[in-house]
Order: sequence, then structure tokens, then C-alpha cells
Amino acid sequence: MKILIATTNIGKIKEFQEILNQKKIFEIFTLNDLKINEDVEETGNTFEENAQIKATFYNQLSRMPTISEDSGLAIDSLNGEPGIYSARYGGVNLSDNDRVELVLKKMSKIPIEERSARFISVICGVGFGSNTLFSRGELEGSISSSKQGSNGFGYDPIFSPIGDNATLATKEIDEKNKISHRRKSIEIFLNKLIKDKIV
Ligand code: ITT
Repeated sequence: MKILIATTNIGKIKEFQEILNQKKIFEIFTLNDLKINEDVEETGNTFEENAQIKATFYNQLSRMPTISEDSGLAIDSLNGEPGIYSARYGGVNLSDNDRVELVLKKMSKIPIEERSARFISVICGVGFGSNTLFSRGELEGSISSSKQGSNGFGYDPIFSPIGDNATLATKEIDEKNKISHRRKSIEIFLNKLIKDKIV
């Protein structure tokens, strides 16, 4: 089955490809492959709403079964921030590293036992049968007091999975992909497709 992974985030694309290619179910196309340059504004108030906005928009453009993801980091001591604003936290002109520094600064006085956080991934599929499909995966962990590692993307240099002293950015992609929020939401999504006999 040909599908579109509709994300503009290179880090996400790599992880989706790595996880899905192992399954050998799909022929994966990216926005680049289809020469789609249009962007859509994420005006929703939840991960689900934003994932659906993206999947619907790119399904209409591509006419291909489309998977989109809205994801982010929810930090308990910051009342769930950056949450759905993870990609634009602190302003759209900041780099991933600027955002990491911003979080470290905001949390500089927060003690180790109050630094709990989780990554959330919500996938929306449009064009797989008549229903819009959703799945959610989460990865519990904590925010480290300094940056560690250079792999991955986004907030990986300051997020350590629960029970692990090392951040996600110290891990190889396949190690991260074994435990990540994205891995979990992809697995749940695939199980829905299998249950509905779509694949
Ligand atoms: P698309 O909307 O095109 O998919 P995006 O980067 O704008 O790309 P989101 O709106 O879903 O995607 O924002 C997700 C942000 O959350 C992402 O930019 C990172 O800052 C952060 N994030 C999500 N998953 C992450 C991960 O596995 N590791 C580190 N940071 C992550």
C-alpha cells in the first residue's frame, strides 16, 4: 500500500521510515517525494485536532492514504508546557537548541524529583477506509539539568526516559525507536489497520 507520511520535520521522517520499513507493509512517500510544499496552520487546541488538520489537508492534496503526527513534550512543573506548542515554543524563529536552552532556564530552580515530563505522539490517518483513525503513544521521563548527546532532534538532549540517566540524544536511532512515544503510536495505529482488515 502506498502511503504519505505528511510531516515537514526531518527527525520525524527518519524515525517513521525506520520503524515502518521494518514492517514491510507500506511504500512510503514523503511530502518532498510528491513535491508538496504547502504548509497548513495548526489551529487546533489538542494534539488530536492538529494531527487531523494536517492529515486531512495533505490527504486532499495527495489523494493518498495519509499519516500525520502531532507531538510534543509536556512538563509537569511547567503546567504541561510546551505541549502542543513544542515546535514553536518561545517563538517561531528559535532553533531546537534555543528551545532546549529556554526549557533549561525556566526549570533552573526545579529540583530533580519535580522534573517529570512525557513525550506525546498522536497519529491521525486519513484515507485508510472511510473513518479517520487516531492513535496515541507516550513516553514518561524527566528533564535533565543540562544537555547531553547530539542524536535525535527537538528536546531529545534534555529528556531521559524513566529509569535511565542518559538522555534520548545519547541513543542511536534504533534504541530510541524501541521505546519512543512515536513507536508506540505507530504500533497502535498499525494494529487498528490490521483489525479493520485495511492492511
Ligand atoms: P510537522 O507538523 O510537519 O509534523 P513539526 O515539527 O511542526 O512538524 P509538531 O507540530 O508535531 O511537528 O511539533 C512537534 C515538536 O515536539 C517537535 O518539533 C519537537 O520540538 C518536539 N518533539 C516531538 N517528538 C520529539 C522527539 O521524539 N524528540 C524530541 N522532540 C520531539
